[in-house]
Amino acid sequence: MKKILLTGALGQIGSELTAKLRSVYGSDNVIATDIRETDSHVVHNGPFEKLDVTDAEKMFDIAKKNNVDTIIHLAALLSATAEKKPLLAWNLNMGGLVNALETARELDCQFFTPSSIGAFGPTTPKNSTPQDTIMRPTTMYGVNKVSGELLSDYYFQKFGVDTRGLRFPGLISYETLPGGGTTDYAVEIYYEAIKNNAYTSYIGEGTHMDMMYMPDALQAIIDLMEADPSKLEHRNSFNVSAMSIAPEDAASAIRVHQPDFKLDYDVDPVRQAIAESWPDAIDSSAAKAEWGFKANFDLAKMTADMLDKLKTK
Ligand code: VAH
Repeated sequence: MKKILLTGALGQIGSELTAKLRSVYGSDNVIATDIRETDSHVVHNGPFEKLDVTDAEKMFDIAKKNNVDTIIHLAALLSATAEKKPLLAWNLNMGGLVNALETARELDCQFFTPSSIGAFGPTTPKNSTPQDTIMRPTTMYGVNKVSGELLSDYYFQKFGVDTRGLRFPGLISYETLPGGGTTDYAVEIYYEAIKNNAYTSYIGEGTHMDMMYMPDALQAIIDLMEADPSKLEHRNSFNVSAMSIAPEDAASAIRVHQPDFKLDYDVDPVRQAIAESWPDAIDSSAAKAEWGFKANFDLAKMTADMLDKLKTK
């Protein structure tokens, strides 16, 4: 990777990945794009262009003008929003992906886009979910993610595009709030712990989902993209996870620092149903074997860092 076009650069992953890539590859080599423009380091600390990823021509023009060799496509609607607006989600998530894959094919770029544990469904094994298994998601987001994995595999097999991707768990970070996800509770709980020493979870007690701290997610993207392609049996769908937690687990970790932290529940049936259709704990052994995936943050270490960084923020 040396000249990178990034879509969705102002999102939860994009805002931190842009800064990380600019520190690794040089600010001028990371062209950040997003449909909006805000007063962010993403806009001020390197090349930025407004881009609606459903505009194929503009995406191609930005990539060609900047002579990019890598496309990192993050722009998408997340699970809860996609369930509220399924047709918009299909058009944006799949239309944007096709445009990004076509740009990568025409300009011979390496390509990354994230999949998700949302690509699994209720008939997928819930624990130690294998790398290769049943995938019958019951959400529009999940249909988008499975389709995206298959489409990225197709562009590799048919056109030789060097496509790569990760099935991300819920990502926890302190820089940019996620928007419209099912796992967002695991970010909100830390913000509310600082503000009110209390949180009301929309996900029910005992509902386990895979999670990972953002620094581990960013490193995983870079490690995968720099990996020796001859070692990759899988490409667009590596299971990666650092922990499997339920809301009460996050609360217990917070109480190590704030003993009086209070957690209660007001379950949102839509996002609870999405969460229950996903695995509890996936198996990341293929990522470890094929390109050395390693998560450095467990729940305790992540909680300490999140609370510390949010207090400063
Ligand atoms: C969501 N944060 O909740 C995203 C992610 C695994 C969850 O895909 O939709």
